[in-house]
Amino acid sequence: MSEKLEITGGEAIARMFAAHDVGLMFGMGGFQLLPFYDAVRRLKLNHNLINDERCAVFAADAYTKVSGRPGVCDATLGPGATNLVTGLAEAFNAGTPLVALVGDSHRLHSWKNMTQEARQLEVLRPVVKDVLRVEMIERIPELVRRAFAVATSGRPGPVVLDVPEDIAHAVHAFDADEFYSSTNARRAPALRCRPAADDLAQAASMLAGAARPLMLCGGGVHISDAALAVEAFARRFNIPVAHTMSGKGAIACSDPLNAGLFGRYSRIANDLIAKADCLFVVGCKLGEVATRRYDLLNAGVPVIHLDIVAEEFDRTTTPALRLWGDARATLEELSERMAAQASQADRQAYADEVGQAMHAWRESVQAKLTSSDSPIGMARLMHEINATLPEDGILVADGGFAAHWGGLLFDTKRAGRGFVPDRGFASIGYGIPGAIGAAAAAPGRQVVSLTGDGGCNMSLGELETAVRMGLAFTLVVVNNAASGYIKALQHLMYGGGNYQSSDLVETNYANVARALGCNGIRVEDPADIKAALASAYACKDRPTILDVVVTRDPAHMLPGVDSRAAKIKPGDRA
Ligand SMILES: Cc1ncc(C[n+]2csc(CCOP(=O)(O)OP(=O)(O)O)c2C)c(N)n1
Ligand SMILES: [Mg+2]
Repeated sequence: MSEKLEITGGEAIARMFAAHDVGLMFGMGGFQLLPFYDAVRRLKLNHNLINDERCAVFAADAYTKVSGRPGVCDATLGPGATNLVTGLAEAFNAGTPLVALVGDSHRLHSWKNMTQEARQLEVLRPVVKDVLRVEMIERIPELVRRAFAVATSGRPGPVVLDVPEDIAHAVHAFDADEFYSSTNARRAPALRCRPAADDLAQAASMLAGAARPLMLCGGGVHISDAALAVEAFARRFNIPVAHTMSGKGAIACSDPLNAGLFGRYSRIANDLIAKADCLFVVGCKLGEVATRRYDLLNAGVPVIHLDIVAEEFDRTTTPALRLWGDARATLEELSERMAAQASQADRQAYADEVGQAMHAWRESVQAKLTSSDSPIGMARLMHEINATLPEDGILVADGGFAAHWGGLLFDTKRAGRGFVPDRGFASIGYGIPGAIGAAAAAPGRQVVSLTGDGGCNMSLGELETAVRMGLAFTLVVVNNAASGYIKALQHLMYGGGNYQSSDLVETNYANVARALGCNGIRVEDPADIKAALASAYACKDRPTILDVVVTRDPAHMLPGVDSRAAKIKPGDRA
């Protein structure tokens, strides 16, 4: 008989979180979860008040992407629960393992117009892997273990743990030895699986025989922690690597085999796809942006699709071969099988061509990268970030232009998740909470977050959270006084001057930042960006907001293409 612990349901949950070695937690309290909060205090767990529950999920999402530990956030019943929706949808689509603890009404009074009451589980259900409702206090250890098991297995994702008030506040005598976790649910992927042997053999022979194979890597590479395996595979067989926004860092952007972003925006990768004779898709759902609205992949070129979720096969593209497995485990095994192939196509000239094409692309955009235009061009801003961010630096990117420009132009200097965008749901408002999560997960590493002024406005209150937590990061506000992406699309579709509800008021975010206790620097001259970044990086006790005044001309906002030349049909997106 083990020792008995007479504790509240809330404390049992806190103890189970501790047993899962959770790191930072983000949330906002309410009456229902007070026993959990009190236990967090007594057990000295690291919990942080957030000002908007959506941002709690965003912060937990970035924390997880950077630390590798499943994220934890919490919300009270009703508005707290419904505020989680956007964040949970991001984590669900991006495959981020999270546990969201949600308070619910006292079951003695449910559906009697309890304050804040709503059919919250029906609202949350479609945006999570599973909803686990605790109906018996003695099942808390089992159900928390289940929550982490579901969150970390297969394609990881968020799980809601719904706890009625009476369960959180009740006391039960638990056996002390019930408070354990299974080690593999403390990290994702919990388990790794490999495709069938015949399929691996066929993949090895297809790739070994290909003269111009190309790897197309998505965020699944990072979920599987497979970047080093991608790098090793690419180098061993001279196969270049292109990536989505979420897949950036599948191989270092500075690697000679890196072909850059493919899809809606591309440096050289879309051209390489057009000339490839075998496409190896790794951990990528081949969605709208990756496939340039489903017209990018030439139907005549065989596709090998490797994914952990079998349902993703054939959703948008019919592959010649389906490899159902974990990216890292599969690449490691495939590498051995490839090496054993009798004949291997000579790909040296092809690999050299990729390096040369990337070099030529850099030359072709050099004028934009170094432009002294004022207001500042986005390419110049990205160039300065590339030049100053250290090898282990992290760039968080908000939805909209921050992700587009960051995805296209940011250069990671080593393999791994150095770029943290929110491409699961592409909401704006991720920049500040994303920076909080990333900075909290990576003390000592330089974290820069790129956000639009619109995205910044959406989550501005979380600067208070960052100051309270004593976090240091650099928030670059791309200040175009507009919902810029929308304005640029209106410009393309309806002509110059025909804008509606896409202008924002001119705001000095450096002043706003200082009023909130942050360091604030406004940059209007491109020659000042470098020094501003250096002083932001040197500030170690609070966030620095760099308010960068960028172009206000909607004809010049879109990356990669001259927007006036783009042919847009009604209903299309650039
Ligand atoms: C929550 C949410 N609402 C609307 C959108 C559509 N949207 C995409 S980009 C964008 C413009 C956002 O403006 P800002 O953050 O200033 O970025 P900019 O494009 O100006 O750089 C909008 C509204 C979105 N992605 N998410
Ligand atoms: Mg803007």
